[in-house]
Amino acid sequence: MVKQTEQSRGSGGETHQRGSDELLTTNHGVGVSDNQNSLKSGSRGPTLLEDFVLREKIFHFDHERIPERIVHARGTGAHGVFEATADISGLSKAAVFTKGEKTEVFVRFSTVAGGAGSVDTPRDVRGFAVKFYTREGNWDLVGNNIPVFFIQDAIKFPDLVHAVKMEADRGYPQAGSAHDTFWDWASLMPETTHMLMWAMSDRTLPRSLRMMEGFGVHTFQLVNAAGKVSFVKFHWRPRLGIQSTVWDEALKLQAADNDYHRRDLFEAIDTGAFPQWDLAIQVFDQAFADAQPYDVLDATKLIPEEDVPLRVIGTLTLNRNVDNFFAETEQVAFLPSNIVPGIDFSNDPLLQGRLFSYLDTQNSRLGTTNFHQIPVNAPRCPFGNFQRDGKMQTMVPKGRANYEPNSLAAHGEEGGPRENPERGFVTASATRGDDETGDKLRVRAETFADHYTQARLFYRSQDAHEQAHIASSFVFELSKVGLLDQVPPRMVANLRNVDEDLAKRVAAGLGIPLPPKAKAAKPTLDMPPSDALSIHKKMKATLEGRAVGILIADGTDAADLKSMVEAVTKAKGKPVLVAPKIGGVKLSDGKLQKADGQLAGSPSQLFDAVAIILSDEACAMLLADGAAVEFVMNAYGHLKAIGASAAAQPLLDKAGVKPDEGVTTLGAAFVKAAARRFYDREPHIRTLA
Ligand code: HDE
Repeated sequence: MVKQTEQSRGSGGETHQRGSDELLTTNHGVGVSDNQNSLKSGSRGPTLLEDFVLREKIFHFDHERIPERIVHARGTGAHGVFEATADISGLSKAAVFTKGEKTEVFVRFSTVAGGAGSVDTPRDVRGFAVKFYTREGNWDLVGNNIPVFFIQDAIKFPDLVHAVKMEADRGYPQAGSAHDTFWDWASLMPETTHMLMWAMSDRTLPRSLRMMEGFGVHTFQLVNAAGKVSFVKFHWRPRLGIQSTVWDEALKLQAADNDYHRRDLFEAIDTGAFPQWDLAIQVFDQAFADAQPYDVLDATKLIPEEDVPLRVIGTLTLNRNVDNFFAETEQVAFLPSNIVPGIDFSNDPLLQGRLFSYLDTQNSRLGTTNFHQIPVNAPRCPFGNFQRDGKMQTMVPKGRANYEPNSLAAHGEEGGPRENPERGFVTASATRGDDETGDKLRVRAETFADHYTQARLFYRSQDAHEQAHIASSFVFELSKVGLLDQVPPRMVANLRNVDEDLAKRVAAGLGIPLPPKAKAAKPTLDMPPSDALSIHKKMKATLEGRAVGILIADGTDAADLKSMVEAVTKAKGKPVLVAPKIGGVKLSDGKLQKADGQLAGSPSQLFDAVAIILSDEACAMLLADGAAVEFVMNAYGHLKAIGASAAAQPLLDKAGVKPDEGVTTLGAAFVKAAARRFYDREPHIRTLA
């Protein structure tokens, strides 16, 4: 009999998997003789209450779930390493930044609005949370894939989250902002405008978690050994380049694969294609901060790279999938308050609120103040103090030293650890300006009052295609606002402060008159456009990390297929063979070729480019198969390269494919085209705002 395997814990606290030759036991170590039948009175009689094996098993099962995260509930995680590659000892004394230092990390990516069981590809901000297990304690950089945030003050966070999540009475929509309450709230909150521009752009439609940027968002501080303090912003830059899908593709991805992003990440790591990001910093001082037309403590503002260039200081590599999703990804507890000597907070009022919130939420999710003892959360460096007991205490401290100061050592007893002003964390003394002293006030600093300048900067930094996507997203989302007639005009009135053309396009797309401009607290300024804010202006033409769907059927030319697979692989892409039957096809040379995916279950939205290699007969047959026509039609609609054998032309014609740069023959032309998308095609096939 093959017994179930179970994780068990050794006396040293380590966990190991019980193998099939070991005895199945209860949680208290008693061997189980029968894992198929409960204990009954007679073979058809009632189940007995004394069946402790059954009761323990069901009891434990009944409590398998813990509360999901109130935000960022859906996510996926992986282990990796961060290697510091630059000497920044002049800026920070943190060991994690010592050139050549390698630090273990755990990263969790997430969507924000949807529940744990929602899909991976809604239009949503992505969380990018990194736990560095440094030798001086854990540092958590809990960021997003967008460098700014919706609100300026933590006190508005519950309102934002309530407004964006499913509506309170009806329980929908799940995982999306395209509904009444979100836009009602957002249109009443001009400070959201800059973030809304990002949210309505393709930034919220990442092609892959491996192809998105990450940001610490807030201004933090770096502190060097001499105590000198600098301001810093953190950026993650993906080595594979930044890439997004188009909206129709993101929608269709939800249908094709709910788990698109987590599968993509898991498979990449599993096959050794380890995703990497460079960590870069923007460093500046008080004099720079004072000279800007915005406040560096305001999380709705970014610092253009043109003003403070990025400096790369290290590389993150994700190289190991989790062994157990629940134990690691679900139980990982990120805390923005986890900081190490050499890094410090700023007075950003949003960050200050977060410092409390995350500690609090972990107690409610994980049910104990001892959540730091869960392996994924525990520091890798030695740690110890006089905190004791509490629920789920798994440490067994010896001796009497549970208070400090003590003189137990004088009697040969262990006295416990001691504070140390050199090695311990010392809060950087802030420069106390007039604005940090004085009366207790519930106010928003005057320097936070401009809500439109950077929204305009973002919009004007995009290329024409990206601007059309932003305008169209506003139209899509506001068109989903049902009964609240006042909301779309109110939003468009705000947009008039960003860019008149954008406002006009959105109003026209909604079919409403252009409303009067909303009153702004401050006039919108013109900042010079920043190419770094555009995806298109810095997209890499590469097949690396991308997938090419190759449609084959009986009679496909064996040589054509072989050279296509080789060329894609050589370009570091992943060839995926799609065929009408998973068992495979008979190629022109009579050999059976197994498929990776069955046509109906492997639509082209799963791929970055497609190749159609068909014989005349197979093409004629596939003309009657909707899945084949859609395969081509959607690849074309999603602006992808299509390489086709001459015999496949009737299928391209039926799918409405018109010749352009992205429609090629097989061979080198296709591989070159497959490294990019063809946005110029879009105005011919889709009405955009
Ligand atoms: Fe979070 N946020 N947040 N947030 N956040 C949480 O903590 C919160 C904010 C972010 O993969 C929660 O463990 C407040 C900004 C990520 O586990 C909670 C405020 C940014 C994750 C919480 C913010 C983030 C969270 C829910 C306003 C980008 C997922 C569960 C002051 C810089 C981490 C949990 C993971 C998670 C509170 C604003 C990013 C409730 C009060 C700004 C990536 O504590």
